[in-house]
Amino acid sequence: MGADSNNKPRVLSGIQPSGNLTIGNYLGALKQWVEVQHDYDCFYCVVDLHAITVTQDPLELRQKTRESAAMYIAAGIDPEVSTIFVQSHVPAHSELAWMLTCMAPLGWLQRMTQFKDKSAKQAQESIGAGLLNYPSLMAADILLYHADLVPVGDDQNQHLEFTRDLAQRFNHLYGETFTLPSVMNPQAGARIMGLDIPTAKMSKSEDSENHAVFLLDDLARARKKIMRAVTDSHRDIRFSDQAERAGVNNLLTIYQAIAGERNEEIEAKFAGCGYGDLKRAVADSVVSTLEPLQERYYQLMNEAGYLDSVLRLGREKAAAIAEATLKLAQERMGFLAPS
Ligand code: AQP
Repeated sequence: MGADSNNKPRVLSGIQPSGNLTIGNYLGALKQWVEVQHDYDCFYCVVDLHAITVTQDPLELRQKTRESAAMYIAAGIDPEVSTIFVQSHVPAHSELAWMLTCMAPLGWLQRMTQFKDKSAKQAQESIGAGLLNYPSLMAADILLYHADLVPVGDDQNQHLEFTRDLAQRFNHLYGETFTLPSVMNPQAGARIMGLDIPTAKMSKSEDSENHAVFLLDDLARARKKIMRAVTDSHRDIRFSDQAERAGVNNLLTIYQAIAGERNEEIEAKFAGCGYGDLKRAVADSVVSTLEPLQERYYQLMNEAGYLDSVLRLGREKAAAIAEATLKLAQERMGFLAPS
């Protein structure tokens, strides 16, 4: 297992700088990252190599990479405790990804839901091969650090299964090399849905006006988006897995992910209330989460050199571990070491 010198098991996770981070990214991933950081040896990267699996504007990619790293800190990741780095700063990610790509059966890759969803949005001939190979890169990210646990939203569970299968295949062919990671989903908020289409996952790259609340949304705007969220024509406020009640279920889930209360407690709280009351309560809890986070974010973006120094240190710590694992995997696969 990937324990550090304090014998803490290791955690790795990342977010793509493919747009502005949403409350889905926060509740599904970032919030858990903060919660586990003192119990595990945590590595959190900004996965820019993943972002280019769909076309990105170069200027924007660079800017979003910095913004995402700053957002990790603003959300509560302590760079003195956890390692924060940029994926492309550690070339071992790309190198191991190629080795794993060569071992990944096409059938496994083509079965991935994210590939099917994202490729369905593009003309067949313009789908980049990177979109198909995305899970091999994600496997490399995780396996390089011998991560024991990967805290993610549940849309990533299939990729985690793929990572385990690929690691097992490698270990079987070349000898025990990689740790098999386990997935960690939050109890509430593992899948936040779009406010406008509550049957589709909230995504940062979806550009319709009322789809997502972004972490840097002006607070009045965030509130307005929630007040406009799609609901239904029923009256009672309760959790439900019925598609037609997905909007109300989503609002309750957002509320629950922030408040940390049980279903029954929340349903009792909203008994006899209208959808307007529910939306106001959700908006209040989201705004009170965003306000301090935005304050910290702007503060640290104004601190000249701070972010760069965090990322420099993060790169050094990450590279030391990643390079050692890469070297071992290369040796096992039969690469001639440079003399
Ligand atoms: N709606 C969501 N609910 C819960 N968790 C979510 N995550 C993303 N959306 C939700 C979690 O956020 C982490 C980072 O995701 P990512 O950026 O690497 O890729 P993604 O899952 O494809 O996220 P997006 O926002 O939908 O990005 P785009 O639009 O670029 O594809 C992961 O842990 C993810 O589970």
